[in-house]
Amino acid sequence: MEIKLIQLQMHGDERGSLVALEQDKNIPFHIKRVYYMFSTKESVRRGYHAHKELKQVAIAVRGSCRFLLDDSKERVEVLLDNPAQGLVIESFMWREMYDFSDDCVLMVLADQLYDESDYVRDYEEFIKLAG
Ligand code: T46
Repeated sequence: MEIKLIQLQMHGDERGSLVALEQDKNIPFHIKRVYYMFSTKESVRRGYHAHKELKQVAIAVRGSCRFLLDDSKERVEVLLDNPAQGLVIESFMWREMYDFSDDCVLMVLADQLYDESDYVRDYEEFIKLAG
């Protein structure tokens, strides 16, 4: 499975660092929604679903966490610990997130508004649909 990690340009100077996200430029879609999670307990594993249509880019803007991505044929673990790196999560990709550091702020850019009917929350159903 090909893991797409976008290297985002960091504009750093003596004041600190800045990363800009631009739709259809360094983010490969129109951004319709942004959400972020924080204060996630270290022992928590979240996600456990795939999306039928949704495409997303996840960035650990602070701290770190791991993603398990599963395309129904292969499972790959990805560590996100760099605010200048964006993980592309395509549709029909099962995802689980875990090992959140105390300070982790995980920001996600999405190409669709929130829609519960786009979620596939049953792993067996995901395997059938992805196949
Ligand atoms: C994903 C992974 C990476 C909303 O009301 N609006 C939203 O835009 C989102 C994302 C969530 N919610 C509500 C739905 C739930 O009651 O927030 C609650 C927590 O969402 P959920 O349990 O789906 O969170 P995760 O961490 O399991 O999954 C989230 C995204 O939902 C999902 O699309 O790919 O992060």
